[in-house]
Amino acid sequence: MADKNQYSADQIQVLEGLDPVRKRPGMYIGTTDIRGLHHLIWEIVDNSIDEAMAGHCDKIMISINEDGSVSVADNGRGIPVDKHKTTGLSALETVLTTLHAGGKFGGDDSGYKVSGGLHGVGVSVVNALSTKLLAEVRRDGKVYRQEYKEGVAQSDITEVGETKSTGTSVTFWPDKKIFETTVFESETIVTRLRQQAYLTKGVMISLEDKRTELYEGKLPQGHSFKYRFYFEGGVRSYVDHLNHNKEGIVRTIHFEKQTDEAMIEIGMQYTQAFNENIITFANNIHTLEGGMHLTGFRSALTRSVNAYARAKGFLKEKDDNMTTEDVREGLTAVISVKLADPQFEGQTKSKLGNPEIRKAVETVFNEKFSEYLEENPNDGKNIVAKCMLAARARLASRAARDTVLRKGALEGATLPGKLADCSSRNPSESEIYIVEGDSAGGSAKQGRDRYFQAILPLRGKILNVEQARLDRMLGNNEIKSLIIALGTGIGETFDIERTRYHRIVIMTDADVDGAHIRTLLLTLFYRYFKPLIEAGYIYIAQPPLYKVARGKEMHYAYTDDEKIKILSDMGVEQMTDEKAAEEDAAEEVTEAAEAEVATKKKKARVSIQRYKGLGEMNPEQLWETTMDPQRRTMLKVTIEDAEKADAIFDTLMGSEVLPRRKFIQTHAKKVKNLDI
Ligand code: 0RA
Repeated sequence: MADKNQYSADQIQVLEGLDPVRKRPGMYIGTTDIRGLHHLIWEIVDNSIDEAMAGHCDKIMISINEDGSVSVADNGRGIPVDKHKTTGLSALETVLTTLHAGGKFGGDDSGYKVSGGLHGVGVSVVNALSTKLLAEVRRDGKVYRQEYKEGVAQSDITEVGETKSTGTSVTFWPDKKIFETTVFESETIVTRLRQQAYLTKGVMISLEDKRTELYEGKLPQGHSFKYRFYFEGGVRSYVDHLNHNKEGIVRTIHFEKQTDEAMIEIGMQYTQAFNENIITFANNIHTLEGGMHLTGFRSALTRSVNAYARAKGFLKEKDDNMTTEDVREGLTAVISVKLADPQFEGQTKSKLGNPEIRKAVETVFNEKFSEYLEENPNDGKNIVAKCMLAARARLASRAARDTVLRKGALEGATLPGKLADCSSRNPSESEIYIVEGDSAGGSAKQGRDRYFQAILPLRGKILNVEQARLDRMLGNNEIKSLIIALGTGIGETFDIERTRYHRIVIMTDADVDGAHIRTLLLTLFYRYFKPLIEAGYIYIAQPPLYKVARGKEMHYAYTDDEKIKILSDMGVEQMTDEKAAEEDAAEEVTEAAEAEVATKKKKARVSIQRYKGLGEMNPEQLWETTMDPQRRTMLKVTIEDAEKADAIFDTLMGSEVLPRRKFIQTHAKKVKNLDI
C-alpha cells in the first residue's frame, strides 16, 4: 500500500487537489446516481473524441468488463509520459490528477475540444471517483502503465512492453462508496456512443458489454452484446437515422463549412410527416435548449424558403410570407457547430449562448441552401409545395384551434361532468388521474381517496381522429375536458399558477392502445403545457402486470423479472401449469410419495393472474397497487421523455396517412478488428 509520507510535497499538493471531488462529487458530475455514473464514461470518451477531432485517432473502443469496470481505448497519439522539466510530472499524471487539466495539453492541437463545455471536468474527476484506475499508453514503440487508487498514483509510470501502435487506454472501477449504483446500463451508453459517432464522422466507436451473467438467457445463443458505429456521412447519416420510418420528399442534404467563428455542419431532410425535429449540438454536446445556432438556422431557413418561393413565382405578390412554423413542418435537421469557446447557458446549461454563432450559421446556411435550390429546381419545387401546404393547413385549422386557444374560451367553463373531482381545493396536495376507459375510470373512482384524488376517464377512442394534427385535436371533447379540468388555460392564457393539481397522473393499460394514448397525452403536454412537465407535475402510473396468489398470501409483480422472483421466493421454480398440477396432486399416492405431493399441492395453490387492462382490477386492487401513495410507484415525466413521445407522435398518427414506409439504412461500414 502506498504511504502518503513517501510522496514529495508536490504530489501531496496534487492529492489535495482532488480531495474536493470525493467530498462533493455532485459539484463535478452533477449527481451520484446512474447519470453521474455514466458521466464518468462520457468524460473519458470525450477525451478520445478530442483526439479524433484533432485528426489523430479513428478508433475508440469501449468495453464494460466482466467485473463491472469500464475500459476506453483509442488509437491516438497516446498521452505523453515523459516528465515535464519544471513540474516533474508527466502529462499523463497531470491530466489524471489535476482538475480541469484534461485536454488543455499539447498546444499543437488545431481541433476543437469537447472538454470545457457541459461536462469536460476532466479525467482527473473519474480518477478521483474510482477505487482503482489503470492508464496504459502506447507511444514511441513502448507500452507504459500507471495505476491509481482513489486518484492517487500507486507508483511511477512503468514500461511494461513494446508495441508498434500508439494510443491510450483507461480502465476504471467506480467507487461504490460514492455512487448509488455502479452498474452501468449498456443501452444508455449505446445511445450516447451512436450519437457521438454521427457527430465525429469517420471514427469507429465500438462498445462491448462483457458482463455475460447480465445477459444470460436474454441474447440469442452464442451472441454477445457488441455494437460498432461508423458513419461516413456524419450528420447526414444522423438525419437518415432519425427519418428511417418517415417518407422523405427530397433527399437528405448536407452542408459543411469552416468559418472564422466555427465549424458548421448541417444535415436536413423534408419528410411527409407533420412535426419538426431539429437537433442541435455544440462541440458534440446536445444543446437541448437550443441557442444561437438554432436561432440562426431557423431565421435563415424561413428567409431562404420565402425568398426562393417569391423569386420562382410560387408565392404571388398578394400572398403572405410563410411562417417559420410552415417552413419547418416535416423537417428533420441536425445542426452541429464546433467552436473554440462555447458558452453554455440556460436552466440545464444546454443552450448555446455565443452571439456570433447566430450570424455564422445564417450566412453559411443562406449561401449553401440557395446554391442547392438553384442547382436542384425539382427539389426546390417540392420543398416549397410542402411548406405552402403547411401554410394552407395552418390557415384551415386555425379556426378549429382558435375556438380552444382563443382567449378565455375555456375559462369559467364548468368542470366536465365526467370528472370526479377531489374535495381538496389545495393544488399542492391534489392529484388527477387521467384514466383510459370508462370501466377503469369506474374502478378508480371507487378506489380513490376522494379528499385529494380526482379521476378523469378518457375514452380510448380519442386517438382515432382522422386528422394527424394535434392542434385540431384540441377541438376534441375529451381533450377539452382535460384542459378544463387542469384549470391552467391554454395558449396565450396559460398560467401555471392556476393548475388545479400538482400531480397529473397518466394511467393507461399496459398494451399498445395504452401506449398510444400515453404518447398522445405526453405530446399534448409537451407542445401546449411544457411548464407542467418542467415543474415536475406530470407522472405515469405504474400498475402491476401480475397478481400472484396462494391462499391468503398475495403479491403484485410490476415486471416479468419480479414475477419470477416472487415465484421463486414462494418455492415455485417454474411457472406451473396449474390445472395439470392440481390433477396430479389429486391422485392416489403412497406414503413414500407424500412429500412430493405436498410440493405439488404447494405449487398447485399458486395462481397467477395477468392484468391485461386496468379494468380487470377491482377498486381495492387498483387503490393498493397503483393509487395509494404509501404503496404505489409513479414515474415522473421529464422533458426528455416528452420529447421522445413528441418524436413518436407523428409516426403513430401518420401511420395510416403514409402509403408505405421506407427504411433507409445508414452507411455503417464494416471495419476489420482493431489492433489496439
Ligand atoms: C495531449 C497531448 C498529446 C496527446 C493527448 C493529449 C491525448 C490525450 C488523450 C486522452 C485520451 N486519449 C488521448 N490521446 C491523446 C500528444 C501530443 C503529441 O504527441 O505531440
